Amino acid sequence: ATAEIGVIGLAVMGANLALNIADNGYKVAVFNRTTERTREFLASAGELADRVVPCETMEDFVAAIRPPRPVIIMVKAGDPVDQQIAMLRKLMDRDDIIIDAGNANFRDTMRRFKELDGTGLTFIGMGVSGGEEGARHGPSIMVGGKEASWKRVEPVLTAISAKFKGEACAAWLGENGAGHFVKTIHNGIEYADMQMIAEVYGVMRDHLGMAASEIGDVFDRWNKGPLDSFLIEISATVLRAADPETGKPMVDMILDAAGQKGTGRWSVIESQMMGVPATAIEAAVAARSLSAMTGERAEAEKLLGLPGPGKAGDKQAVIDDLEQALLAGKVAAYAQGFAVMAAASTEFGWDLPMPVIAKIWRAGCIIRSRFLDEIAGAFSKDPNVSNLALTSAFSKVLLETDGALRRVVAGAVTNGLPMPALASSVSYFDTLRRARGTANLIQAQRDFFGAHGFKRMDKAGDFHGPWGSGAV
Ligand code: NBP
Repeated sequence: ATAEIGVIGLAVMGANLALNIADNGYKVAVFNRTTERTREFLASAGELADRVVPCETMEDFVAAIRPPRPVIIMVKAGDPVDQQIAMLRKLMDRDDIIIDAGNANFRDTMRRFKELDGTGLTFIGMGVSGGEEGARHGPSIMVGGKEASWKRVEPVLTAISAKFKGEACAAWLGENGAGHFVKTIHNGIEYADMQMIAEVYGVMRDHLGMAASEIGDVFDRWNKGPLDSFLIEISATVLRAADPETGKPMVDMILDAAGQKGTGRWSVIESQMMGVPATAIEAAVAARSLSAMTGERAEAEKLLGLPGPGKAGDKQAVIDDLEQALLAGKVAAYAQGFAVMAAASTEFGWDLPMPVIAKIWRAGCIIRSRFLDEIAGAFSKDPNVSNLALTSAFSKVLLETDGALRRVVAGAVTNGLPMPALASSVSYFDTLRRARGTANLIQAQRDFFGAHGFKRMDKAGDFHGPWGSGAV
């Protein structure tokens, strides 16, 4: 046994993670269900092949790693993970560590913790973000499990992680499902971020009549300001790319039906279960589902047509407003995502460290941005503020961007341009900032039909209204 660590699963993520580990000086054993993939991986490893121990059976793989063995599983989430764990259990010894690094549902991770409890094996549920490039050169790593387990693998995980100004973007966030939960919310925020970028792209394309490359130039300029982020950067790049077959902008040839694998949906489900609104993420998930209904949308356009094109107005003023609106929308999405994590922290007893989460998202992951550095600062400065939007730093951003967000959403509604996530952000802030809302009427209705009772503003206690025999 010569390897210091093992990786199971050599598709995009596992292969790149294994190369990253080898690149950091560790000898890594690798195994993949289909042996052909292991051979291809070895052939692609180049000079790092010396530090790779390719294994064709699980038995050889386990035998190749020095005990106590850390093994990273990077296969398709769900049953494949359970199958790999079952095989490992038969072969591993006490104190060996199984790390599930895929996009597991955190509830599965909690179950796996229970199942492995008492077996002597150590389990870690680890969220990894950064796609192919991140896995190869430094992802953001979100760890859940016993703190003592983290300590045992901390050196290798911090070595392979992204660095923000020298600080490793890898951290232990809490027990059992904490890492996978935080990764799920990371992805939920990613959905909202991407949706809002697509919404402002829609205004530039369909209202201002701009060509893809011109929109790419706008994103490029924005990437030098407060919106500086990986997602804005890649949006600029993809908008400028040409289709090799037709020579047209690549984006113009791509079907407008977005895929989804579940993490956005899980974010929404969990937030709903805890009663924490995550309206920007909900809007983004629903928008992907609607996007996939291509047939219905085509039929609806035929039947209902599109609202007549309104006047485009001052192009540069609209573009400047879009930049500000996007910033405001980001505050909503991140405020909601962090609020969901705060609630989960209480619900599952994790004690999630919010400033640390913001810090490890500053590099390596898909939502990395200048904005996250500001969030890390805001949480460090106001650790007890319940909502990011209420921190001194971000309430200032909201006041500054408020007018632009309203103009953009109002313009979109007037011109029939879909804007579900940004529009939800306006309503979220308007609901949040209004001390006297309208739920008094809802309480009256509930009391009328179901005798649910209500509280009064002028005195304590539970009351019923004078609805008399009208109640049913
Ligand atoms: P995939 O999610 O496409 O999974 C392919 C891998 O799973 C292959 O190694 C495949 O082996 C293995 N596998 C399958 Br499918 N069923 C299996 C089974 N029953 N038993 C054993 N192995 C099985 O790979 P990926 O895109 O590299 O992602 C890996 C994990 O990382 C996923 O959980 C994903 O959600 C997560 N993730 C992905 C990204 C990304 O950007 N792609 C980013 C962050 C996290 P085979 O070769 O024998 O078919």
